[in-house]
Amino acid sequence: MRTETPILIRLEDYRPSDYLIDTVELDMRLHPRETRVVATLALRPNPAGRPNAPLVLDGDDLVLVGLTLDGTVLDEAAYSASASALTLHAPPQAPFTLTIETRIDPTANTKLMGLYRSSGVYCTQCEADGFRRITYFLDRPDVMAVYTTRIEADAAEAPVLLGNGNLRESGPAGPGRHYAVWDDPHPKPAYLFALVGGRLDRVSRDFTTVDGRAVTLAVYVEPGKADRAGYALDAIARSMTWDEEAFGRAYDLDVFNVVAVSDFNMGAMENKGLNIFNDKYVLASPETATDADYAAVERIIAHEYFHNWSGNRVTCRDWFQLCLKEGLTVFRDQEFSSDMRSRAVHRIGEVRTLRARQFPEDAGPLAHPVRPKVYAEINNFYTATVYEKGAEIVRMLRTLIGPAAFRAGMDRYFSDNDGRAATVEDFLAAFATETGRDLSALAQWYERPGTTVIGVEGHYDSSARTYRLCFRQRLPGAEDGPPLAVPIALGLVGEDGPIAASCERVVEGVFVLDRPSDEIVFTDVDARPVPSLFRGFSAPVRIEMASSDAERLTLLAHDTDAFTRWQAGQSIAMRLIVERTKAEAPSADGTGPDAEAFIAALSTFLDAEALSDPAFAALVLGLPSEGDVANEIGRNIDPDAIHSARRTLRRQVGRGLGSRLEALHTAMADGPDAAFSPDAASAGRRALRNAALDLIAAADEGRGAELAAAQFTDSTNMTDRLAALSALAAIPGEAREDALHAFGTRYAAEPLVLDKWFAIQALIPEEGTISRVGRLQDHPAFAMTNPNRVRALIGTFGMANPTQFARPDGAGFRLMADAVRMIDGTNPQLAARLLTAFGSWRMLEPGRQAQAKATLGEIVSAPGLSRDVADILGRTLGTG
Ligand code: B3K
Ligand code: ZN
Repeated sequence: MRTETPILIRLEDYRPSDYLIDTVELDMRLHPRETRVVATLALRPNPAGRPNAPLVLDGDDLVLVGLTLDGTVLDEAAYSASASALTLHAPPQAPFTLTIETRIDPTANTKLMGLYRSSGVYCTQCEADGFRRITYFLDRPDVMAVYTTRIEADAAEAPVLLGNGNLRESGPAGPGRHYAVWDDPHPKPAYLFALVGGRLDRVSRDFTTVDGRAVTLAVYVEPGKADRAGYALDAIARSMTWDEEAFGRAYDLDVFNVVAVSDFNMGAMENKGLNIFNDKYVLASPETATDADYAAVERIIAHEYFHNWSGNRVTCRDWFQLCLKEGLTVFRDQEFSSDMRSRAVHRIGEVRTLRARQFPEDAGPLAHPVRPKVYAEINNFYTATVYEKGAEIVRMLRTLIGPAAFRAGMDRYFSDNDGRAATVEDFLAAFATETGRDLSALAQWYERPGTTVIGVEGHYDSSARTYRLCFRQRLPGAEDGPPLAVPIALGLVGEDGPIAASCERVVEGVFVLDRPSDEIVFTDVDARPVPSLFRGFSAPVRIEMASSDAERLTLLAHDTDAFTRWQAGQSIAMRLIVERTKAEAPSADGTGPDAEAFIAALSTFLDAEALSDPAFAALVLGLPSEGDVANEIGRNIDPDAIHSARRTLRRQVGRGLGSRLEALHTAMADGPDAAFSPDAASAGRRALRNAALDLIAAADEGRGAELAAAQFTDSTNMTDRLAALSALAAIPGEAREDALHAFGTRYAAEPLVLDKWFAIQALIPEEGTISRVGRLQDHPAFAMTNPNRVRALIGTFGMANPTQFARPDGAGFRLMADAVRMIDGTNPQLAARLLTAFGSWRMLEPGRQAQAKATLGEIVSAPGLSRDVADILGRTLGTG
């Protein structure tokens, strides 16, 4: 049992650094095992800090080799050095220069934090606290300095040397060695430091900013993969143009470099001028990437680029303010993707992600406010709550004040805080100043964990011709807190479409609920309307309202808002699945008049709209996932019952839609000679085609297998091939194993494609999956040290295969626990992330809950757990 109490860092304890660093000169001599780092820091006491305080520089796993102060070797009594800190007991109270030499081993760095090697390429990851694994430093985001980096390496091993900022000079540096010096004129916190050294291929293009700066954009990839980097390069240019137009933000250096590496703990990192990416989010070709992959490359390229302003030029004062850069930048990337693609379709995708990831987090033991108040390990707070709910708050702000005031407030935020480390208060102040409005009820969203529930009742008075909507807000578990500002975009709908009724409290289609309860009245309403609420999902809440399927069908058929139309269909499907899940003995075919009405509505919808908006049609055809259903039910979950109820409804819908599905599957096929295009319209057709295939297979396995096998062989792109393989994977038998074998052989040399193959197998909802996943861990292409492989196989199993992860015998939990323990020794961040698969364990029925608890207890008792894993474990079990 662990005995040490974790050290908790609290927002309320924030105080400014006692010292500041103005400039940093780094001299890095790269070597696989012995990299020498000499850091020259220009320090001075911070006027806002405590006078005469000792100087405590952070370190992590460091060995001090040399130390001078203003050029003189320091007396040993003047300082103390350990692996985790370098302390000067009585530093000068005037500006001074420290020169610190450390030696590090990038090859031994399996945590992938600090300087490490990925497939022989030197690269860095410093956010949140990796810079202290390179040199001793004031490793906190409110210490911003101007950096110069000299990188020296073996010319054959690392012909490419990249740093932050602009290249000042480069040349030979003795036998077999060469060097490059990079200057970054923009002050930055240490977490944005980066360097890369390696053998890499490059694609590049020119870009001229709106203010006339000539910029070279370049993407660096593993040798031989340059032909897969073009889409990412194009996405950089589109992101730059978009940020100029949408937010008035132009780029500020002469080069913008993106480097793809194959071992990376997350998606990508926004280091100043040198973004380092997981290669999964750079490399894309029709043969290897799905439409979803292309969209993810575009989105993440944009996200990291947008950080150049929201994160880099304006950074965070401390890590509690993480949402200030992440939530805002997610909002910005969502807007970008919406402009590049279909806004309505994209919004539904965002909501699905939020509900699948953030809602369960907010309802479980890992819940925390968007701005946390306390943490033990900050790397565990890069969560759906900080990112996705953080983005929703920014979206609500825009809805509340309107787009013009929002843009003006953003301009003010950027100009008031440029070059500074800011807080959530600074962000909101820019908008309050711009609009003169009190935003304190909106600010509450940053402070309160949990998903707000909005109760709604509608009352129609036919004689007065009025319709009254009563709203009540409730935050489960925190009933006494001040109310939140909840923007509710709404309208009324009747049998013939939208109803033009008036209500003075609805401005530009939005009513703001900022009291515990409130009501609004529409006048001149001729017949009982159906309310269309939270159009565009205008607030990240759950709605409680007694609605009939007839009302939902009215919305699905006649509402003007794509989100509420989609939601109406989902709500009916959800009710049908939940009822079947709860039924003692669900009828085998699940037939019932209610499902028939739903299917009839889907048929009408497809006939009228499938051809004009295939991407939206694909979403409407998709039933809520098993995870969605579990979250809806919320307690006493039996994943097998949910699985079988959902399967029953899928089958029923597939049968009910009958020949329409085959017609769509044919109509939506890319022509045999059509060149592949990843654009949204083409991707939408493929999405609908594959949604149809899924339902055909649900209705008739034989026919589904036949069509899927043909599609698997004939497809000319990864989207269709993978969809066919997924359909086949759901049908036990030889055809499945043959297809899996063929796919695995065809892509044996393509790690990113094999990840899809690992994931598809990890998802199979059958008992044999546990041993299959075990066998795949021994596959030559699998490596416990590669985060992408681990997430594809083990992460997918834990996060997306509820029947097998939460098996009643506990074997799924144990598989995960074994992996977590194994990985914790090498890469604690990755292990901690996997462990979050247990986040919803308390929702399970008692038997499974007991198994989960026992397994978590076993992990707790393992010796030497990392802080990352211990933190997640403690909070998951409620002991941390
Ligand atoms: N800022 C990085 C995430 C860093 C995660 C550190 N554990 C990528 C991003 O969100 O843009
Ligand atoms: Zn980010």
